[in-house]
Amino acid sequence: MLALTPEELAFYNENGYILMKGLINPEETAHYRAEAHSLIERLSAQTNVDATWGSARSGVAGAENTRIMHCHNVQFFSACYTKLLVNDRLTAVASDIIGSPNVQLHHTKMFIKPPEKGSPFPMHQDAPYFPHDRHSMIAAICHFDDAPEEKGCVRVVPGSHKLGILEHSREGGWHLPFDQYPLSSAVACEAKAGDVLFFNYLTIHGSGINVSKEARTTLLIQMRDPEDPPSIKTHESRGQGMMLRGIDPLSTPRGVE
Ligand SMILES: O=C(O)CCC(=O)C(=O)O
Repeated sequence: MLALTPEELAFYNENGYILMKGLINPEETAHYRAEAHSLIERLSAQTNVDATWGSARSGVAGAENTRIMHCHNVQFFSACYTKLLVNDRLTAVASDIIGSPNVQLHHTKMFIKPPEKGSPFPMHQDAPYFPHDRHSMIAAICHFDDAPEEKGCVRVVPGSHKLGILEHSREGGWHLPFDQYPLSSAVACEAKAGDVLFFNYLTIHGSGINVSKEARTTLLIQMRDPEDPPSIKTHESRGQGMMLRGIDPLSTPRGVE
């Protein structure tokens, strides 16, 4: 049974992204937000959690002194995110757009864009970071706060998932040329808390500076068809390979004993 209507699936296939409204209920969303902020507070006391790209600082006007707090693979820090990873509504949509009953985790990353100075992301594809043979990889950005344009919501270039892997500059985080792909030219995907934005790893995307008075809190979950092998051995991380829905048809007895 499909989680998406035929029209929604056709929109995704044409544009390479879809914003699913209210996929996570308000109580869960509030809990995930609170956990995210307390986790970042804990981590900040121990280490520098700023993940601002060097290219954002040098290439995006106004980003010289911005910050973005992050934590990769959050499910190893708080059990509530393990529950979110296997949320049936979320993985049902992922399954529809990947085109497989089986959905496998690649990695997760939480971001908090702080008020007034939350760092932007220059336009890029995720594919160059971890290319896969069949390009089944998708991101699902779960919003735990409202994300209007002034909070630096995610922006996408519709249809860009059909372009294949583009040449990126590797300096300060892989990104596309600023003059060819200005943030302002992309479609702003304004979201409400509880909405989830899905897009293919070939879809060109980025996001602006949070200039609002409130934080923008998100969790990005990167997922793939387990039968789509990585083209190169790279970006391996804790938790990679965990099944979120269905089975791994390629699994072997390794580690069973
Ligand atoms: O959360 C955002 O604003 C975008 C994140 C992003 O593009 C990335 O992590 O690749």
